[in-house]
Amino acid sequence: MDAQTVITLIKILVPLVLALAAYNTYLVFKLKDVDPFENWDRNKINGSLLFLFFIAGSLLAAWSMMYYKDLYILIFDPASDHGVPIDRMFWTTAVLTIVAAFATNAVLFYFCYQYAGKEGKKALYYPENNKLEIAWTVIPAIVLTILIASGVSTWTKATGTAPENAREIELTGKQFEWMIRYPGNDGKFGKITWDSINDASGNTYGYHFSDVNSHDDFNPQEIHLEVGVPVKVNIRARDVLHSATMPHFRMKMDAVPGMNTSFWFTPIISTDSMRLIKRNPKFNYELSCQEICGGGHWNMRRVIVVDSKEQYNAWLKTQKPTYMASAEEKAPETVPAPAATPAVDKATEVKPAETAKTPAAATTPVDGKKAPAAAPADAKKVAPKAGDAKKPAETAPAKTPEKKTNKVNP
Ligand SMILES: [Cu+2]
Repeated sequence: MDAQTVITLIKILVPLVLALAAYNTYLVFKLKDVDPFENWDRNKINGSLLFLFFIAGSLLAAWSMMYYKDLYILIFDPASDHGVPIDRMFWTTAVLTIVAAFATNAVLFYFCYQYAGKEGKKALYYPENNKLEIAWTVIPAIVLTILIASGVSTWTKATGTAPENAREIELTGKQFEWMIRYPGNDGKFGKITWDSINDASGNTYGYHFSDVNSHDDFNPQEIHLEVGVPVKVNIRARDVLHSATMPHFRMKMDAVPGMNTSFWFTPIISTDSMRLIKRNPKFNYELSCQEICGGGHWNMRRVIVVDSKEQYNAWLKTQKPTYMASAEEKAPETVPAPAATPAVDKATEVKPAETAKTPAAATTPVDGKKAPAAAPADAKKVAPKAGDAKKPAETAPAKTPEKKTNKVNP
């Protein structure tokens, strides 16, 4: 059923329901002049219609569940370790509630039909039944306790301490994009504070480049994870409430300004494998925002790629630390070294001239090994960003790129 059909149906149904409501209101006001038991046949018709409504409604519900099953990304193929118990809980809850709702409604509608009022028929007076009361209080209480206990244990695990081998990434919600940060080769995030944020100068992340730990931090446009390796996701917000949501991994956490939140999980299905499972070569995992955070809320999407070990390492090598990029952006094309120096604290071990002067720094791989010989050409492929065109890396290739090593990451 397409959207247009639904709208047409609504246009027909709404006036119908309103007309029925008006007619019923009229009947209520007229009641004083009417004997409701004057025509017993009406009860029989209403009872039959109600039962029919239940059967038709159930069939329609079942049909729509099957028809739209491809849209239920939250039901099939959990792509993380926590997703497995979360889906199991979902299915248990769904089956229990669907069975209970179906059974009670079936009885309700069937009774309307079977026990419709008849002339001379008297209702049974049945004020209480203690055994029944106990049964329908205790059974749901036990079932709910089991469901909630298993939910709490999964939640505590997913939001608790990450395994020791977990990698860390950081997501910062901002109107209207998710900013992604990796700690680089040292595994440590550099210092950032809100008062260092300067969108005009390009420091959208609030880096303190005086902190040497920040020198290999990088801010990619996509999240890359390695299959089978746990990842801890640190979540922050730069302005208003956002909510970091990775539906395929069944993970979700609010991003709250002034407060750090986190969760961890292990991706268990790579993007390539999921494309085969979904039979969709264009499938991508994604990060979205599930807090209505303003007019551009819809735009807060990032692709998550779950790589094999080799793919992940290859991707890592293409990532350029933000510190390097910022040094380049500040470097005027004609003036070399000193003028291009980023604001670096003298206390750090980094000599500004080494990092800012040479365009070759742009191609320094994060693992600190030798830069590839084809460095200047490669630089164009790396982390495309607004303003790239003016970078010295592309306009003035380094004379000896192959000899440069990563000085900022000893
Ligand atoms: Cu948002």
